[in-house]
Amino acid sequence: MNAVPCSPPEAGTRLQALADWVAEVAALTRPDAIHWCDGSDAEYDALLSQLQADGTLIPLNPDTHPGCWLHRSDPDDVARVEHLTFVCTRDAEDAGPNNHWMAPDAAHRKMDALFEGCMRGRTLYVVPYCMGPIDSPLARCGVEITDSPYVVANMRLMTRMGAPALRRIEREGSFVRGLHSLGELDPDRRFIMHFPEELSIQSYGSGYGGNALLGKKCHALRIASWQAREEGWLAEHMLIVGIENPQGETHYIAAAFPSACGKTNLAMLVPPATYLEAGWKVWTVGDDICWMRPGTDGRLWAINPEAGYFGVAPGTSAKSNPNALAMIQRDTIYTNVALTGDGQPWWEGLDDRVPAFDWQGRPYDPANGPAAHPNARFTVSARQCPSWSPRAEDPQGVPISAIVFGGRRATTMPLVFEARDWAHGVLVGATMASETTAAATGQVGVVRRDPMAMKPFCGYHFGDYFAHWLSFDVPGAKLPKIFHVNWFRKDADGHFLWPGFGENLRVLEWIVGRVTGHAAAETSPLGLLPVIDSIQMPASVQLETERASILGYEPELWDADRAEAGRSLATYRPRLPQDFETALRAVPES
Ligand code: GTP
Ligand code: SPV
Ligand code: MN
Repeated sequence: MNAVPCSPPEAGTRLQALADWVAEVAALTRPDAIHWCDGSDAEYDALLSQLQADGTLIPLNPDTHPGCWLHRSDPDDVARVEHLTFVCTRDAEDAGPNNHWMAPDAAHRKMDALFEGCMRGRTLYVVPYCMGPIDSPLARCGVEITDSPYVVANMRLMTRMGAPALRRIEREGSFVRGLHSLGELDPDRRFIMHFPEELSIQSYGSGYGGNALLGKKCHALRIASWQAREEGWLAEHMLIVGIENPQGETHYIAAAFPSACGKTNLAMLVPPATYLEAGWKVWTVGDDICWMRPGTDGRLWAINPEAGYFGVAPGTSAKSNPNALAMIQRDTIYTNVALTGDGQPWWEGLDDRVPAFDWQGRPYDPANGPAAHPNARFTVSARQCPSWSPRAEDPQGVPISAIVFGGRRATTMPLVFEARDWAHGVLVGATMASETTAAATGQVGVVRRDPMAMKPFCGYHFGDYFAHWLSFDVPGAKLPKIFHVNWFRKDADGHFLWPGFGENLRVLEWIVGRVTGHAAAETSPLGLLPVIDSIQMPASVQLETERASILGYEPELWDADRAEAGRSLATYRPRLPQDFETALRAVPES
């Protein structure tokens, strides 16, 4: 039987609605045992032992990586599956053209048939979790039922999971219901369904990250964005970072970049040497999701609903992200990385060692492609991050001074510009685009529109979403300034023009300077551009021509981009806000 003890008889809940739902799911899925997770260390250790015993987790070198594990997922289950992800609203229009839609009845029939008896021979885990500090009025709770102990272990790191969350759920009486089963891991029998009107999620056939850790993208973005619209707040795909200047003032910035476009890296930035010497500090509040709402002072206050990081491994190194590298030396679950001969995790961009085994466990052969899967990830508790902000646990959240949008654009988009006002900033976010990455299955490197980095995650019609963003601009509001950045512009030879990573602080310094009124800008068709010398350039970018190609824009490319952006926005008619219609009329035809 199972190494994880079956729940003691007193386990369960006094919340009838939760007890009934668990019983209903058990009757459908027919597990051999039910385990109510309490979130304790003992429970986590027992889970890890069980996962080691059945081969789901491989222990890594205990001398270099104590408490670290490798998980090799099914090779067909390595990323989010956007084409199999649905928003199931009663009215198809409410899901919008930005989502795949299925009628709730049809979706329930389909999922019930898949879930029927699917947990036979397995344990059903009941995972109560809280998204956000447990005592925060901005936090929200959910319960994930899953038959994957790997998912339970990840939820333990990624959320506030266990007894305190269950107590809050029992007090509040309401929670988001997430049902997940690995099923047969057959890509043809894989669906991620969202029922925002029922506050429920059903996920079948994948054990991977955003498909299976239901607190993350499914709850904290798709369901929460729906709730946020009803309740007057925002649930966004954004990092939250605190920038402390030499005077000791900290400004919090929220930034939305699409998947695998630099949120974790910016959130954990280590300042360049001259900035460190001058006294700049960077504080990590969140690296992926941000919930924010207007406070009584008119500012937007934000929390990170997560308690851990599910970060991209490839590209992480002592040079690019020393904070991340330091935090993943212990008590970390690695998924789909390569292995060195002495059992250490390895990925492209880490260092110049040659791995012994690739992510599928085969002897490493470059002919088989990269050693680590390009979407290989680490899961780790946020507390292990050296730059973890003490304010990250503040129940009231942190006040946001600036919102930054950005994407991966080889051309067209300059290093940074500022929107003229809130409405213009919302338009900038709504028209942003980025080259696709390995975070979702499908083609990589194709430019697609990804409004607010929420294309895969907004649980309702983008037209309504843009209107919701615009609705925050009310008398008395002290809204953040909005910016757009691009770390990924390339030269004719395909090299990045901007060194990125820690050097990005130079851009954040300008952004904070704009907020405090200390940095200069000039108007342009894009918005406000930094005047020359208002950004301290790194040593590697000293030529006047290089500066111009990073900071400037090419009018023909910009006009073509706006025309394409306009066509993309037009797909959200007739729900496009009037402000946007006016802006569209001003776009040159091309
Ligand atoms: P998700 O977790 O998928 O939402 O991704 P993310 O936005 O947190 O992306 P992350 O910070 O993990 O970065 C993804 C990839 O982009 C990594 O390979 C990084 O090394 C690379 N990257 C991040 N920041 C920069 C940068 O400033 N310049 C360049 N050239 N690459 C960067
Ligand atoms: C993303 O794809 O944006 C992620 C990883 O943050 S996942 O949790 O798989 O969605
Ligand atoms: Mn993400």
